[in-house]
This record gives sequence, structure tokens and C-alpha cells, in this order.
Amino acid sequence: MMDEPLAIEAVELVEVALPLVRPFRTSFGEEQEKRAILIRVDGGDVQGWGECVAPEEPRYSEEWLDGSRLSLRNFLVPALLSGGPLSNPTQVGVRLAWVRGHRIAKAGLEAAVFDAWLRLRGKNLSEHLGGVRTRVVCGVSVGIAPSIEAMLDEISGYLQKGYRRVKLKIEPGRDVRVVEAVRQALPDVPLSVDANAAYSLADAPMFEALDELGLVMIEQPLHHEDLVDHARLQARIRTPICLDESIRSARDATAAIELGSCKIINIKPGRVGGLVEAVRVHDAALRDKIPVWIGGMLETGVGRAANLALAALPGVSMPGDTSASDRYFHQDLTPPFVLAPDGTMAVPGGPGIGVEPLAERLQSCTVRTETILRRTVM
Ligand code: OSB
Ligand code: MG
Repeated sequence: MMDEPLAIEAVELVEVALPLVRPFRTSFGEEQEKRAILIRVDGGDVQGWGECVAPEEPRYSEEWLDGSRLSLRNFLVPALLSGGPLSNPTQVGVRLAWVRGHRIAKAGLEAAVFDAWLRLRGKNLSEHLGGVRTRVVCGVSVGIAPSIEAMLDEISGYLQKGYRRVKLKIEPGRDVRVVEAVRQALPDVPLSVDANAAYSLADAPMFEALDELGLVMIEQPLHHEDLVDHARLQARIRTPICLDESIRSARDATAAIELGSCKIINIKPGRVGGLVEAVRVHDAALRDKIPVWIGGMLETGVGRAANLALAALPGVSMPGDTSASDRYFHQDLTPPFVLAPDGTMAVPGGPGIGVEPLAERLQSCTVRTETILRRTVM
């Protein structure tokens, strides 16, 4: 029935570990394997899956995997369950709003509710959110490599597969020289860089040098909580600054646009606390004609499906970091996401997020599970 509420009986936290095809190195460290908490919402007749993308260590943001498990178990899941059946997933954010922060954990839970609620209705997530296309353009994010040769090797493999934008991770000491070498080898490739907040305004001369290399954007050059210095830096360079870490809500997005802190925004549902808030960021940016694209957190197929749903929104006008399963894993948890030779990927159709974890893959990757039951008052 179209208006049937979702009655959640239990929420299961399934921690998984998947080997990465190659270690992923950024200015804040290296990941060897992918760990995530998959969240399964049990709605009796339907179930829904979401992915909590908090990394193992609190380097990208203050959230981390073990902390997310506790915030989900102690606060977020009980707050969700105590409110009774849900007539709409927009109620999730309202029920969780008293918990400050913990956006990545909130986002995983909200995504699972969306999946279950939409499956109950046979409706697709992307269509429900306002998606306007069935295929989206993909880029790829390249970790810091041991040498320029290794990096060029990796990049040429991605370009052969069809990726339409290459993002290079940079850090102090591995920036202008590396980017210059890549630019020289690949004069026409849309290139961007992502500093993951590794610099300060004192490094403006380095960014002025990057400004000469025809980059599509410079992602999160400065402090993860800063807007003002980013505005100062943006005034000194032509290359658009794109904010990632600094944008945690639509409120942040509006402030950043007003201050001139960025000209592009990377939207990640985890970072902003969920799909509802991600759409709000999108809408705020679209209002001010600020291009957005959908970032990534090395998700398994469960999180990737939700990212692709968002990438179909009308204001998403640049290639995302939503790469194919084989860029990350030998085997994904879901049927693999595949890049077409033209550099596009299909947005999953079908009910909910459009994919489910494969039972035997899930079983072989699971390292622990915990079930939180709805408490029935006796
Ligand atoms: O800064 O965009 C980032 C991965 C983990 C944490 C932060 C970031 C990234 C990526 C990879 O750049 C994006 C992806 O391919 O999922
Ligand atoms: Mg980034």
C-alpha cells in the first residue's frame, strides 16, 4: 500500500572487511583494507540496507568506525525505534536531531530506512529523490603513489577504462612537481587535486603554482573546519576551490557560497548526515548556480548505490568519484558496478537503492554483527 508506514522490528549492524585492490594513500594516511558497518533495517516483510562510511581512524573527520558502532547502538538506533512506525524517511533526521554530530552514523541509518521504506512501495531511490538521468559520468580518485611513474601507470589504466576526470591526492612535498609531471604527460585530461586539508594560507604560493596547470578544481586545500581562509585563497587563484570536509550541512554550504569560500561543492551523504541533507546541499548550490558532484568514501556496493542515486540529481554537473567496483575491490559485496567505455555508470533502477549484498559475499566479509531489537513494553 502506498501510505503503509514502515514498522522497524530490529536493526542489525554488520561490520565488514574487504581487501582493497591497492592501498589508498592520502595526506592523512593509508588504508589497506576497507572496513564498514552495513546497517540492515528489518521491517518484517521488507528489509533495507545502508552503509556507515566512517573510516577506521578519525582522520577524515572526528567519526570513526568503532565510535559509530557505539553511537548507533547506544543512541541513534534506540532513538529511531522508540518513535514507532515511520510514515516517511524524512522523520529519521527529526528523531536523531537531538544527537549532536555523528553525521556519518546518522547517514548510514537513514539510508537503510530509505531503502526499506521505498521497497515497501516498490519505488526507486533516485527517482524518489528527484533524479533526472539513468546514467552518470564518473571520475576516479588516485591515491598518493610511491613514484610519478607508478602514478602515471595507474592513471593510464583508468583512462583506458574511460574515466572522465582524474583526481590526484596531494600532500606537502608531493604537490606541484607531481601534478606538473602528470599534466605534462597528459595535457588534455581533466585533472583535479585533493589536499584533504593538509595546507594553510601560508602555502598560497604553492596554490598559485598549481593555478597555472589548468586544473578543473582544487579540493579542500585548507583546514577541515575553515571557510574564511578558503575565501581568501579563492580570491588569489582562478582555479575553482571545491570544498569537501568543510561542508557538513546545507547551512555550511550556504555560508561557504556567501563568503566565496568555494566555487564547487563535493557532496557526500555521509559527511552531511544523510540523503535528505545531501539533497538540501544540492538545492542550495543549484539556487546559486554552484556546480556540485558526488564524492566517495571507498564505499562497498551498498553505499555506492545510494551515491549513484544522488548523482542523477539535476544540479550534479561534474563527474563524481563514484568509480566502478573493480577500482576498489577484487569482489564487491553486491553485484559489481561497471564503468561503460564512455565513462558512465548506470544508476541502479528497481526498488530502494536497487541492489542488495550477495549473501555468500556478505558472509565471507563479515567480522562481527550486533542486533538491536525494538523494545516492547510489557
Ligand atoms: O577526500 O574525497 C576524499 C576517500 C576516503 C576519504 C576521503 C576521500 C576519499 C576519496 C576517494 O577521494 C573517493 C572514492 O573513490 O570513493
Ligand atoms: Mg576530498
